[in-house]
Amino acid sequence: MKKPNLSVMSSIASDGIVAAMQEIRKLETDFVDIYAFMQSNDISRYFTNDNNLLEGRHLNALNAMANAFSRNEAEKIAQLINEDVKNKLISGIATFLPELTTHEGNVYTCHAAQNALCFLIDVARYLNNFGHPIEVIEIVGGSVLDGIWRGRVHNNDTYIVNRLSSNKSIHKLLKNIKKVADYSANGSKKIYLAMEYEPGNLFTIGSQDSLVYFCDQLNNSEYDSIKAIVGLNLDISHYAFISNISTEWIRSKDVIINRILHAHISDHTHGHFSDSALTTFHDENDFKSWLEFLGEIHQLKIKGSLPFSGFVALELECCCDFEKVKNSTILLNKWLNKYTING
Ligand SMILES: [Mn+2]
Repeated sequence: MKKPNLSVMSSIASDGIVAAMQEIRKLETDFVDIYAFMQSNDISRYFTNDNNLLEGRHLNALNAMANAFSRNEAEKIAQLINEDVKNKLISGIATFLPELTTHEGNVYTCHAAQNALCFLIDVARYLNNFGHPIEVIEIVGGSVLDGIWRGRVHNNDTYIVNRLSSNKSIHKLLKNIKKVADYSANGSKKIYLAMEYEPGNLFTIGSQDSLVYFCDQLNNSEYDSIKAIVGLNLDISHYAFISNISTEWIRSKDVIINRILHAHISDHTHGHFSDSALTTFHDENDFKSWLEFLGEIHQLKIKGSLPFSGFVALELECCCDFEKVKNSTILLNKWLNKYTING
């Protein structure tokens, strides 16, 4: 058994890292996972607002990060983030870039997603220089939607959506992420890319079958950088509560265990809505086997496989009630002591 460290994700506040840190600073944890980035406040805080360089495009998180990459601004932004987290340590950066699997014809958007991730790798490396233990970027791994077009059916205007099979979408994801994996593998320090299984028909890794298929494809990849850099972020609520996956099932899948790099935890019921505080829908017993699994994961991995970061991040995205964040932190600390410290 090895007790994972508890971290709290900065997405508890919808208005950015500075607002989130005001609350996280009060919590009993040394660690924070930074969400990159909340739209309005983070962008005006960290990024240069120069619309001329964006060719008229709206300055969203994707373009802001891609733009900052081309301007070499990672060090400056890492410095600002380092000042904002003050006495806490950064154990991960989480992001959501469905543009990574956009239609091939949409070259600008796909390159922007690749550059945004390369930018986050640079930020993580600079944060390492400031003493932060971050090794992982957590990414929701794309969408099976290939694009939306204006069309006509029976002389009526309509919109056409291309939806790929999950396997095709996974191949596209791997093709597009190779440039980022190369950037990580060839740089001063490896930063791992932890893709998140997000249950649902519209996500690239959206079912148990696609999860296994994705891991098989990583193992069989012809590229060393993909094999060495790309793995999984285990969001416990997505597995246990949205998909009813058991720890027995996951313990029987070495192909998954060997790829797990990092973990998230929250409570959830079926369907997609916000993350909920621990014990909103499930009791301690429902979390127990997953925490035990996390405590044992380093022993379950075969030698030479991707390393587990040792962190489980409490993810209560846009939780408006900070009292609930505080209570979940207390509860999770208690559970980690109870289920992962001995043995
Ligand atoms: Mn998550």
